Amino acid sequence: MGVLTRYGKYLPVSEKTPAVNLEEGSTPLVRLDRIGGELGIELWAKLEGCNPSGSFKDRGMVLAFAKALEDGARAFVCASTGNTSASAAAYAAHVGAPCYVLLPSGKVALGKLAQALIYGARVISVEGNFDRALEMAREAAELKKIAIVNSVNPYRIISQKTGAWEICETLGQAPDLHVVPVGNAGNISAYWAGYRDFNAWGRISALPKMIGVQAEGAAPLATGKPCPNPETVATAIRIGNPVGAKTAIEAVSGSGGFFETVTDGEILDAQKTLASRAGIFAEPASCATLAGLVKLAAAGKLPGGSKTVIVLTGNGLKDPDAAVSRVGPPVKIGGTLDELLGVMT
Ligand code: AN7
Repeated sequence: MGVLTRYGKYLPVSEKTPAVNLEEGSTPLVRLDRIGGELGIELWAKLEGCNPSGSFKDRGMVLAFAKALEDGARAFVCASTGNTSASAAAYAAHVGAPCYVLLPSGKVALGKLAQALIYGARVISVEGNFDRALEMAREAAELKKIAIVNSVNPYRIISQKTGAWEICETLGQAPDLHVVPVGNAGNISAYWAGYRDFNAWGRISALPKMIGVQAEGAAPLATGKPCPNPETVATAIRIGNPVGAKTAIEAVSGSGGFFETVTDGEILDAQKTLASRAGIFAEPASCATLAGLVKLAAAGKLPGGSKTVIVLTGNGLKDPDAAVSRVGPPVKIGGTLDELLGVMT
């Protein structure tokens, strides 16, 4: 059941809204007992990489496309560190509309680039970072009167609230801690709004503390300082001037949570841990969440037994280079059984 079918009655849709549907949302919430046990908490992972284009962006993109089509839009544009472009390109292909995507040159994971290209978007590589590409996309959208589907589009955030609603329905309550990677700061704002909705509707009685994790080299919110030259292995969150800064700060301070930073090394370690101790392969940006928890636990700042949800925002297959760089190549042998038995130690 897609997001508009499952949650249409809580979203701004009517009979006039086209029923766009790629069966996005309703992603697994998996309990990670081995890793949780080591951290002394009850750990759950929301597998947003199971969405049709492999990231959480599909949740918001479906409503952004439906509402733009309802308003007569004929073409779509976005800037992206990769996942927004893959998602927008997929929905554009699905509804049969042209889509322009602006990507920071040389800084997008190969899987995401392949997706945008094969879905048939017009892919434009911009000499500059994501923040510059987004400025250009906004200006072009205005001039050419086409729909922009970055998170400056309010329908994206509204529909991304469904992630929080699903977690509350599965757990029967909100978690104590909700941990999410922060780039352009839309998702943390959406989750907090979603939890507050469920609280206002009497479906949950307590709200989680929101913990936003940024990469050390791209941490404008965690440091409170602008970051003109963001740099991190987690290219998805290589963003220096987040559009959602204000609402993200409100989410963190309103919930009694905080922002945290992790290094690239900590991110890649957490990616290996998730894969090898839970069987879950998530892309580096997503793994910043677990890296953040590991750091908190080491500092004695993780309250024992906390019911904790990490949002694994994108599939690990999108960025195989990052994973291979951390684990190295396979064992090589010739074609004999002896050699095989020799390496099966
Ligand atoms: C895997 O695709 O900004 O804080 O242009 O791809 O809501 O931006 C991606 C962001 C986390 C951060 N995890 O979410 C884009 C883009 C993954 C992501 C984020 C992104 P926001």
